[in-house]
Amino acid sequence: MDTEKLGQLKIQMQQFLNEAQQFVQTIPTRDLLAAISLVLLTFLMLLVVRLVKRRKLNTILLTGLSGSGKTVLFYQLRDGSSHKGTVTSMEPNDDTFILHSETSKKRKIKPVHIVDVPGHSRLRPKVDEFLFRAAGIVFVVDAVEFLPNVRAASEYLFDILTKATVVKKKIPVLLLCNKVEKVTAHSKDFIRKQLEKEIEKLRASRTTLSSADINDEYTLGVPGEAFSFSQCLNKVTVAEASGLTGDITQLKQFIREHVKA
Ligand SMILES: Nc1nc2c(ncn2[C@@H]2O[C@H](COP(=O)(O)OP(=O)(O)O)[C@@H](O)[C@H]2O)c(=O)[nH]1
Ligand SMILES: [Mg+2]
Repeated sequence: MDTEKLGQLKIQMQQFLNEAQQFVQTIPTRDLLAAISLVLLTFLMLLVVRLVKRRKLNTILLTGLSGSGKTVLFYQLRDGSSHKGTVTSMEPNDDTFILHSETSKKRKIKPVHIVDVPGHSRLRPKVDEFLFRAAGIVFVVDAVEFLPNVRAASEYLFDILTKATVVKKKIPVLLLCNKVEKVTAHSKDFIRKQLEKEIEKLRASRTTLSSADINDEYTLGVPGEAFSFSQCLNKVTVAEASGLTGDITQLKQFIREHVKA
């Protein structure tokens, strides 16, 4: 029975192949070659454009609530000092440079474009302007004054993690617990868990919105499971820093992981 069917299929295939062959033979060889080379060329060009685009992304966004320490981190990365208390940031700090700790290196190093986006909610739409070019997002959290701000921080983070650009382009996010030189700073594991819990609550309340409100947003996590950052399509990692003392090794590692020197 089965062998009979197989035989029939074989005959059909043979017929199809013959017809295809005959059809191809009716096309002049020159045209055929031209068509094939056109397809190959297009494919090659798309590949090159993609590669170049990927490599060109050199923007890292510093985001997070006001007071979390973004501006101090920005100056540490650029100048190797905190410029303590000299600036109140309403405009984004936006500059392209070689990290301060890399300035002594002999070989040529690719500069990083770092944007410190003010955490004030009125200025947050600024984030969108830079998202398209972002190779990575750093979400800075004040590890000392964490609990009073956990709700606000989670809301901001939730907005970032559900942005279509972030999800579709799988932009990696670093949750950077800052000010860890203080003994009263919470641990990064505690901070991660609290943020997950808070986002879980937000997810429950926000999915009740009508889908018409959600035009440019993606949903978070796995339905029916408690939220954890590991469910995000983009990579979300947690690290520690102290902008004030210049302890920013993990931040620099994240930057150089996504903007190759
Ligand atoms: N203890 C401590 N304070 C910090 C640290 N980084 C920033 N700060 C302080 O936190 C406040 C807000 O810092 P800033 O960089 O302006 O935060 P931004 O609003 O996120 O840009 C300033 O008073 C800083 O001196 C840190 O690592 N440790
Ligand atoms: Mg600032």
